[in-house]
Amino acid sequence: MAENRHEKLGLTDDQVLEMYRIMLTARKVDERMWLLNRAGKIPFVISCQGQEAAQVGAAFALDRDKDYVLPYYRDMGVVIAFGMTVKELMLSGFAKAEDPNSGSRQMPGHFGQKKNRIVTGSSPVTTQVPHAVGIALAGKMEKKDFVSLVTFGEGSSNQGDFHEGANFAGVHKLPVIFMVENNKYAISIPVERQLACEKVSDRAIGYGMPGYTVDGNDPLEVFEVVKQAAERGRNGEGPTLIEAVSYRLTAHSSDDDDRTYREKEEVDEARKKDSIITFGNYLRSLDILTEDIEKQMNEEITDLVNEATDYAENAPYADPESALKYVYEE
Ligand SMILES: Cc1ncc(C[n+]2csc(CCOP(=O)(O)OP(=O)(O)O)c2C)c(N)n1
Ligand SMILES: [Mg+2]
Repeated sequence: MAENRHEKLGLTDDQVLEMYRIMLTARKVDERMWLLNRAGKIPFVISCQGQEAAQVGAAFALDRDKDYVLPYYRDMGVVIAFGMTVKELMLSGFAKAEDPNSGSRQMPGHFGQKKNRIVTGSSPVTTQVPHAVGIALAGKMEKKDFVSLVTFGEGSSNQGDFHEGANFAGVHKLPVIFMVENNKYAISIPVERQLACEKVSDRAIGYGMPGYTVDGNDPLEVFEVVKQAAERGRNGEGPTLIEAVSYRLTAHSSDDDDRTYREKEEVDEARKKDSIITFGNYLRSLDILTEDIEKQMNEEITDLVNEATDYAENAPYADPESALKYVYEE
């Protein structure tokens, strides 16, 4: 039997099984969305595939009844862990009126849900970073003990918004966690052509905060480091920069053809480290993910995805008259 790593982190067998269930749910929703897109039924997909472990590991390290998340477009794992349902995700994919994210005014992947403290963002990448810093500042001023987690790609860590936000958070010791999901590409640009430093986490020193690079395919490694970062934040010790390294297993989006800039062999190699496989194997080796549990879990998730697809496909679009709602004061 393999070494039990999660127990040492204070995680029960049920909790790690739940982590896996959410990772798998995100994967299956994403896979369905690609099918729907290729069938001409939904306009756009931007995938979580390859990043689910980092997303779910980070979410589980937070207080999901109190903390705020400012996710980016790939963070299906984060938002499911924070309470968004498969049905709600599908309503956004089909751009239907009932989509809680924005009533489908924004593209899919622009997550926002007030009741679950998922803060909506804009399409220009990295604009969520100063927002997360502002939320952390508000929490500190009001003497509340929540933290904010903001995620973004490694390419986005080159935007001014990151550097300004990180500097401000460092100076004012704000309870914010910056998590870079390094998936090795920014659309067609490989990471070697994005950064002159070795690791994104090297940048932390410039802003007076600790920086860590962890295996983004391992939800337990991400959980551990985010948990420590949340404790630092709550103790008034300030922000943390975390780089979770994985790989983008799909094209950038449903409008991108990645065959034009990377080799299939590279993607195949990365697939061997896919967390759905490796974390699944970890749970199987400890007899936590038994054959029966796995079969049942697969069936339950497939049913959820099927029901959500049918519901969202048949749901009404927004009335054209509502287009300007929330734009002008009424
Ligand atoms: C300010 C800004 N510039 C460019 C774009 C177009 N764009 C959308 S996603 C993306 C790549 C971002 O790469 P990365 O931050 O690594 O995230 P990933 O998509 O790899 O997860 C770009 C250039 C944008 N949305 N906003
Ligand atoms: Mg990237």
